[in-house]
Amino acid sequence: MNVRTSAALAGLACAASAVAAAQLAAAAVAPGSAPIAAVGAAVVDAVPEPVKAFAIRTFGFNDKLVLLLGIGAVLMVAAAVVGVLARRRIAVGYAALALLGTAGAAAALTRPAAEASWAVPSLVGAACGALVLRLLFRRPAAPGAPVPGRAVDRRGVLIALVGAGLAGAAGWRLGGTGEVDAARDAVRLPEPVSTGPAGEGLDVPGLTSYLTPNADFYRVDTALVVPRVLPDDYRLRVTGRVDRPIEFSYRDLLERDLVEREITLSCVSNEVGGTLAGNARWLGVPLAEILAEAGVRDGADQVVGRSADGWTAGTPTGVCTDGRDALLAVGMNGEPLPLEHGFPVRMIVPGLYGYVSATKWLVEIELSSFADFDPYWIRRDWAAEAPIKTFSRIDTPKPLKTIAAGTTAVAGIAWAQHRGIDRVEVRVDEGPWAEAELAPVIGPDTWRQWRWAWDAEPGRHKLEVRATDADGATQTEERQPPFPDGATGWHSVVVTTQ
Ligand SMILES: Nc1nc2c(c(=O)[nH]1)N[C@H]1C(S)=C(S)[C@@H](COP(=O)(O)O)O[C@H]1N2
Ligand SMILES: [Mo]
Repeated sequence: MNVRTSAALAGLACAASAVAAAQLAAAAVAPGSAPIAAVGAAVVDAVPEPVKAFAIRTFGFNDKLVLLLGIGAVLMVAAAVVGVLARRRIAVGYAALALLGTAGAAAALTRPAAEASWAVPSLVGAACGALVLRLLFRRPAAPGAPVPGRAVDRRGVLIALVGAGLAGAAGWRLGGTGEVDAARDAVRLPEPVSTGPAGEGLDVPGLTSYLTPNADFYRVDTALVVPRVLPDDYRLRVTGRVDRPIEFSYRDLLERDLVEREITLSCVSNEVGGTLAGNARWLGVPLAEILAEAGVRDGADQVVGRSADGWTAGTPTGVCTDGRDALLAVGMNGEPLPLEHGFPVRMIVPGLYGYVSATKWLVEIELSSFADFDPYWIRRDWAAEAPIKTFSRIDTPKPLKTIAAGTTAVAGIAWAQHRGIDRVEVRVDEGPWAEAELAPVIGPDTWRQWRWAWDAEPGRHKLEVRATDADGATQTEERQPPFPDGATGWHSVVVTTQ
């Protein structure tokens, strides 16, 4: 191995030691305070919307993993280069570690949920990295060595890499979700005092199921590490413009009269034909009751939900109290909320996109006004009020499929939460619209499956779908991207029949 390669490896060993020590320290402070998580979260907050949309489109559910791997790769390349330079001038190494520590600490401190202690893991990491640097580049090169500079302690590099691997793995595990998972497993949800009607699904191969199993439910949030909220420590505070601020424990919420309702949740980032929506049975406390107990003051036209990690969403107060099933949900499809979907408590408001209603890991409900407070996505120029736009999608046949000519089932779903879906129509090759059969409806808050029997002639065909909501408004053909208040346009698929 030549001197440069071993110097580069020594640089990697220093960076790995720094990251691993920081990870271990973060397990004691808070998982979000680890420098890679903190820098990643700062990147998530800072990147402009089009980049975020690109990441979600390209990497889907792996967008967060891709970001963390990207940060790791940048760090590794930088560490190798710094290692080579540090062999000649050790100060370069110390400067790089100081920069890493400062950047990590700064990123951690600017997280909304941060406390002063969140700086500690990055600083511990930098100190540990500096110590390893000193040990690995201790000796000057032998007199007469072909390349001047310091000698690298190769055995030390190996020991440092192995040590960093073990410490990092331990930190990752200790800071993991084990404790919260166990607490969630121990939760026994009470029976609801009121159960809403249960929808019935159509059975067509390839059609999205009426209820979405928790494991298949889409996930969208800004959280790089899932916030860990233990039910025993949980407090929900109702604050702001109220007559009586109130606080609830998790047990307080479970002891109330809970209701269970089927509600479809969808994301404003969903594209035409997209899959960022799911339909679940939510168990929870009616939000209107909580607001009535707190006493909403005049002018408090915005209900701000705040998450354990500081994320916020704002919902019109009128929407939370107009009789619809706005819930503080504790259960999803018969289980406590999964960690990724907001355990222990989240908000669900039928009819609004998630970013203006569905705060996960909910710890505070602040009565505010639209004039006084801009929540997370509103600060990034998304619309402050965003009722769900009518949507319809063809699930089967799949785009660009070759299928047998003859009678073919065309099927999909349509939604227009809190207005309801009245009609779905399909057309072939821009011919006349044909009305599809709809699954039985239970109310305006869930999606409806539809199917249509197509007598397909051989050839290449374009299928299009459009839905009409219960107010009589038909989806517009005009294509609009999701920004700033939801996509519009008809979904179409092209198939070949033979
Ligand atoms: N704390 C928190 N809650 C959040 C978000 C978030 O980033 N952080 N994203 C919202 C968005 S944009 C959507 S669409 C829904 C998605 O909920 P799900 O991940 O359970 O499907 O959660 C909402 N609640
Ligand atoms: Mo969303």
